[in-house]
Amino acid sequence: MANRLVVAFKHVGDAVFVVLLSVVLLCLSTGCALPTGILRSRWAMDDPEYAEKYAKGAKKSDVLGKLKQAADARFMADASGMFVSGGVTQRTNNDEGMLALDIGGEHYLSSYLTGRASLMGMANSDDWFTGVDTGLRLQTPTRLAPFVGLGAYAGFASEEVLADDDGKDNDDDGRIDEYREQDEVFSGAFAALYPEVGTHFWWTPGVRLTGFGRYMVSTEGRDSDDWMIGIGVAFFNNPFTPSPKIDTLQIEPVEVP
Ligand SMILES: [Ca+2]
Ligand SMILES: [Ca+2]
Repeated sequence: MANRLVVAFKHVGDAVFVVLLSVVLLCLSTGCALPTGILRSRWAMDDPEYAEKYAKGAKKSDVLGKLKQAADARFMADASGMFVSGGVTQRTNNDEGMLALDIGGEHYLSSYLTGRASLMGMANSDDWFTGVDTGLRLQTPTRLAPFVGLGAYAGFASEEVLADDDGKDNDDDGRIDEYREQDEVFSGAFAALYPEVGTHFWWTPGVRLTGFGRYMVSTEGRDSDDWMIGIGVAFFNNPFTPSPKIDTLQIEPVEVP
């Protein structure tokens, strides 16, 4: 019982750590400002593409029009960005979860589909895995955007072992088999495929917050499958090409003789 409480407190501690980390990141990235245009329905006028589209906003009486411009995030199609995210896993067969941290890039293939790839580290007090993570997410093209996704993670771990009797200078310090010489060796791999659900929220037209849950189906067997709950912040750059203005057709007056 007491042991379970300790474990529970540890997980709460992990979650608090991740939340605090994201608050700090958010503050650094947005100057601790409130979400852009949260009191206006044309929320993304800082973005040239959105501003062009909604230059003429919906009339006061046009409630649907107001809702549409408050939700619209279709202008993100073809935007690219960088993200940082962190998460915790809860293993069912193991009291100790893992902390994960990843940094990567994401691209809007269309307004409702993104692809991403990142470098990701996963660690607890026993293991440290360094790996790559990649995935696709299908989402609504809106400011608050629920999504479903599929992803894959592949990582490997290494450990230090005693190497003072193999005739090699394993640590490149110029001495062979010196007292307590160590070597770093491959100690294991970990890979997982996962379905995920989550939601994005555009804090500004360039800063996006994300919360997600993944069910990690691992190569270590069904006993090692676990949920990863995480959050992230991403910074996007949205290229803009002004749409060509169509000149009004000029009709030359024809003189009637
Ligand atoms: Ca040496
Ligand atoms: Ca050696």
